[in-house]
Amino acid sequence: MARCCLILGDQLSHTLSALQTLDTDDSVLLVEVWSEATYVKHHPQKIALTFAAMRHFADALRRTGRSVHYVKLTDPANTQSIGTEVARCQSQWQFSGWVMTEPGEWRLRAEMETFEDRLGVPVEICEDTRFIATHAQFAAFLATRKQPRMEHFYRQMRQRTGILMNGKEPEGGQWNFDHDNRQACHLSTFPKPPRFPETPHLRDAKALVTEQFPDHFGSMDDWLWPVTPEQAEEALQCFLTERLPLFGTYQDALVFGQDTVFHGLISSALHLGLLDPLTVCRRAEQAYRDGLAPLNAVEGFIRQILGWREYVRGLYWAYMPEYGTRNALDATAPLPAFYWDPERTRMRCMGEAIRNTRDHAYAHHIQRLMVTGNFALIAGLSVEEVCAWYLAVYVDAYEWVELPNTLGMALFADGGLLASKPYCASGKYIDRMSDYCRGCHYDVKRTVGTNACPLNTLYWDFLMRHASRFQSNPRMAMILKNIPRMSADKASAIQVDAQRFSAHLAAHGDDLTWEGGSDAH
Ligand code: FAD
Ligand code: DLZ
Ligand code: SF4
Repeated sequence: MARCCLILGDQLSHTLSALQTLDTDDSVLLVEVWSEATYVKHHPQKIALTFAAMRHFADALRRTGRSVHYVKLTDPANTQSIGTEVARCQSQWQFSGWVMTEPGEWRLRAEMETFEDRLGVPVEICEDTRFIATHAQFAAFLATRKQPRMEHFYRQMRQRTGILMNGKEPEGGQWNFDHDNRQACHLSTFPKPPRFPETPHLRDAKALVTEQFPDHFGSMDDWLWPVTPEQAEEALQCFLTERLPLFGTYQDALVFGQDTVFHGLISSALHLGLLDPLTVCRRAEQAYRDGLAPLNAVEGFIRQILGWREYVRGLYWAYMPEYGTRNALDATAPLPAFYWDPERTRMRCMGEAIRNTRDHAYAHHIQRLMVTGNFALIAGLSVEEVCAWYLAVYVDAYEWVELPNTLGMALFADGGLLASKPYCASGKYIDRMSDYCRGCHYDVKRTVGTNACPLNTLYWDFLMRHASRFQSNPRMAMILKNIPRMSADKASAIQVDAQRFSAHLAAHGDDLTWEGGSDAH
């Protein structure tokens, strides 16, 4: 009797563990469903990318002779959720059992565990082997660490894989070259991100999504994302030759009008299964060994994938579902409407990051962390609303990677499990790392009063609000020493302006009519 294998929209790898268990007569099911596209209102580019990549994958499986059941979104019989579509397929074909690879999100894993009861036939759930570390390896790491920091995990991963190792020593004598990687960027020309010919599947998926999800935030006009393994390979190759050499040096740089700088643009391809993470790391290492890219760039890039990507996934599965409820700093202010409309803020840094998000379903890491994330942190925006926003707006947003980055890294809402200190910054940081402030409505040199940069006001207010909590953190001690050095008048002016600004945002959703703090302070 034949079995069926459910393949989710981000499991598009021929090496997928569930696929490996199939006999020749077994079938595969892929379903396009409304519930996955709308459990948060995903950016139209994410939905179109997923559907187009699923359709290409189904074609590729059929070419190998596999029997594929593919349910399109507009199929009149479609019941529009994964669980009900599996049940419908089972009642139609009476398979002897099902096999599937564990999903990337906890909510779906919980549902998958009910399938066996619902279907009345055996359901095998395989581990997702497309990651470099297994759940057991991450659990072993956690067991040895009181504070499970990424850096320690990353070193283990380097040793385990042998990537950038020189025998037992790290290549170049150091594990981490970040001190070479924090430069602002004053270049006048930048490499262009790769573009791919639009496939018929992508054209159809874009039209479908535009028609079906007209109220989702985001534009479909400019497309950067590979939809097949071949396009993903082209994207990787283009990155390795054109952007990797300067990736490290300008990894933290923010440049007005430059939406991708020297970043890889490969996260969606990795998560969908169009690229294999270990292969990507080895290809970057090879570029270094061939003398095509320097060590600071290659180590920095590999650390993002071998370190951060694996680490956040490990934390997610180890601490969910409780992790998703954390709110260590009691942040509850409503998300301002300008997060959904870059025209509704006069903060140039925020407008740029949100515009990039709207136009590409993308913002690079420093825009996510130090612009929109930092603002959310220091303004005390609701953790739940901010996490939902990040999950909705990015092409690469899956909860296993989005949640630890947003709740843990950007918002410090996990109380310091992921980050040893909050990534809070004033306008001074943005001014050092970008050219945003020069053309901004606000004055980055001012902390209170008319036209004061809101990030300055909110930053100092944030530190004052949480001073007692952070007092015992050695990494925060230096910065906190500035608070008692401030005059009482200045400290109180900051608090008054911060409260008025936050109240204005809560009332209006934007800062377009914010007249600034009082110069009378
Ligand atoms: P590059 O800068 O070129 O990095 C190369 C690769 O390393 C990425 O493709 C990605 O796979 C991996 N990587 C880099 N940083 C991280 C990280 N912190 N965690 C995990 N993997 C990393 N990444 C997502 O993939 N999905 C998300 O939903 C997501 N949400 C984020 C939310 C916030 C608040 C922050 C601060 C970061 C978030 N990140 C997320 C991490 C990071 O910003 C993106 O992975 C990166 O911007 C993707 O673009 P890229 O491929 O050009 O990355
Ligand atoms: C992201 C996404 C979207 C938009 N649509 C579908 C879909 O219609 N069918 C499907 O199987 N998967 C889809 N996905 C990917 C899932 O949301 C993803 O598998 C889970 O979030 C687990 O990572
Ligand atoms: Fe952002 Fe402040 Fe600079 Fe304006 S002045 S771009 S608000 S940091």
